Amino acid sequence: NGYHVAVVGATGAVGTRMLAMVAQSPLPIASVKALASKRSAGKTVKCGDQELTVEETTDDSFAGVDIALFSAGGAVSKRFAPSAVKAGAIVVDNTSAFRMDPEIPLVVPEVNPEALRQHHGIIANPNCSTIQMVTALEPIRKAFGLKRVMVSTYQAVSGAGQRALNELFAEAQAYLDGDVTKVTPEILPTGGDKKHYQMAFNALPQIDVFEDDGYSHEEWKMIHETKKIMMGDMDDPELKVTATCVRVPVPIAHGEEVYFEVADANADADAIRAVLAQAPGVVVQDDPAHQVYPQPANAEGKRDVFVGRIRPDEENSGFFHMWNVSDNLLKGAAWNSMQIAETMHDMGLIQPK
Ligand code: A2P
Ligand code: 11C
Repeated sequence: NGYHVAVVGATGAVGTRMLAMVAQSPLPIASVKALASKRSAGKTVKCGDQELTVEETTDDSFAGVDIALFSAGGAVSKRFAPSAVKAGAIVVDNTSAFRMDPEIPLVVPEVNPEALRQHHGIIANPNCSTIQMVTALEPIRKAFGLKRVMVSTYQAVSGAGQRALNELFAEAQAYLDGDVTKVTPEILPTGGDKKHYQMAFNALPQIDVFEDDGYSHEEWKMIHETKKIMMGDMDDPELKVTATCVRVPVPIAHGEEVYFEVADANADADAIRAVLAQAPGVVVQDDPAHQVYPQPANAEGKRDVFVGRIRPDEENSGFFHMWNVSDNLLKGAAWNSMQIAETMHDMGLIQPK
C-alpha cells in the first residue's frame, strides 16, 4: 500500500533528480514509472537502487498513477498533464505552463503551503531562481515587512538543461585545449532564441527570451512568481520587485544578490540573521571575518537555501543586501516538487489508494 509515482522527463537534468528525491522520500511508495520521449524509450535510469526502464509518455501512461512529477518542458506539460489529472493523479508541474493561471497554486512549502488546499489536480512548481529567493525572503517579510526587492542573479548552466551543461563542458575543454571556437554554441544562452554564444569563461545577461520591454522572460518570471507566492497575486502592487538575470559558467547552484527594503525601522542585520537562522529550509553562512559565505560548489547536492553577506546599505535606511545560493536542480526544482507532494500528504490532501 503506497503511492504510484510517475516522473515525466525522467532522463533530464531535473527528472533524474526527481527520481532520487522519490527514492529518498519518507512517503510510502508502491511503484515508480520513468517517462520521457520516444527517443529514450527502453533506456534505463536509476531511482535509488532500482533500475527503471524508460517508457514513452502517452495519454495512457497515467493509469493507476497517484503522483505525477513533470519536468519535460511546458509543451509536454500542457499536452499530458490533463491526461494525468483525468486518470486521478495529482500533477506537480515544474514548467512555466500553468504558473500564472490564477486557479493553479504556485507553491513553495516553506512559504505558502495553504495555497495547496485550492488545487484542482495540478500544482505548479515555481522557477528555480524564484524559489530560493522567496524561501529566504518570506521569514524577513513576516518579521519586518517587505516593501521592495531588487535581485541580480548568477545562474548555473544546468538551469538550461542537460544539453546546455554538456555544451559548457565541451567549450571549457576546447578553451583549455587552445581553441574554444572548435565548439559551436547551439543552445546557450537559451535554446529558444536565434543566436548562441560561448558560455565557458564568460557571463551572459540573458536567460530565456527577451520581451518587448527589454526584460528577459526569466526576469518577469521572478517578478510575477514572487508576487503570486508571497502576496497571493502575480500583479500585487504593494511589493515592488525587479530583477536582472545573468548566466555564469557554474554547472549547478544559482547565486543571487538580493537588495531589499523592509518596513520595520528597527530591523538590523543581526535581527535578520537571527530570523533566518530559525527559518525552515534556510542555512545561514555569514561570517565575513572568517571568509564564510555561501558558494555554489558547496551547495550542490543539498536541499537548503544558503544565505550570507547580510548587511545594511549604510546610505539608505531600511535597505539590506543578502547573498543566497541553492542547488537549482534540487530546491529549485526536483526537491521542491517532491516536497510539495510530501506536504500534501502531511496536510491530508492526498493519500495512497
Ligand atoms: P528525452 O531524453 O527522451 O529527450 P532537460 O531539461 O535536461 O533537457 O530534460 C528534458 C526532459 O524532457 C528529458 O527527459 C526529455 O526526454 C524529456 N522530453 C522532451 N520531449 C519530450 C516529450 N515530447 N515527451 C516526453 N518527454 C520529453
Ligand atoms: C534557468 N531558471 O536557469 C531557468 C530554468 O521556468 O522552470 C527553469 C525554467 C523554469 O534557465
